[in-house]
Amino acid sequence: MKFLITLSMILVLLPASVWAGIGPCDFSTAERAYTGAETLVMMVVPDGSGSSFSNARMMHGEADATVTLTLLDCNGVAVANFPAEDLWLECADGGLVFCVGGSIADANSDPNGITHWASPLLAGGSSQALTVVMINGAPLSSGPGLAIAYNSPDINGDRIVNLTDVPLFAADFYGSVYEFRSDFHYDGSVNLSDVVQMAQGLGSSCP
Ligand SMILES: [Ca+2]
Ligand SMILES: [Ca+2]
Repeated sequence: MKFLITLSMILVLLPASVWAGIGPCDFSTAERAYTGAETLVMMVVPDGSGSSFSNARMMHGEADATVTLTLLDCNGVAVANFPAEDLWLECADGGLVFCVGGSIADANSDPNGITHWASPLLAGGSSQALTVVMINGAPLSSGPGLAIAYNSPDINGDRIVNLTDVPLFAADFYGSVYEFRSDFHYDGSVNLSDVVQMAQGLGSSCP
């Protein structure tokens, strides 16, 4: 009897997400539009004026980093109308920092359980770690993560692009060692095209 009471208490305390079968089963999958192996780079800005996923950069041009999530429950059935605000992107090392709701999916899941990340993120900081899709706070574990990296004129990751970021950029611009964090127009070097992006980002903050 005591066991049954304890069990029923646990069941009552379980979040709705478990009932819906989201999270622990991970029949869900996330894919990047560009299927090559190369890491794609997004320049993010806190006000959302950074690159869209379709215009992500690779070393020698652009590629489509749009993320497609197919949300399935523990029975492999599509989960429709799952709230976009409970689906977000993170980087495994925490280097990508985002505004409130700044990395959520573009829309609720559709009748086939599908949603996308195509619009620019509202974010700062930098990361070359794998991008992880979070579902209700739990990482999607059906894959290792997506090879999408981020950098931002918000170099210090305080979600504001201002004069405190400029000396960091200057140090990278004049330094002898390549710094990914300041290679906003990603091409393997910190140069004049990155200066333009730094200047354009100044004054940006979360909405
Ligand atoms: Ca900053
Ligand atoms: Ca560059």
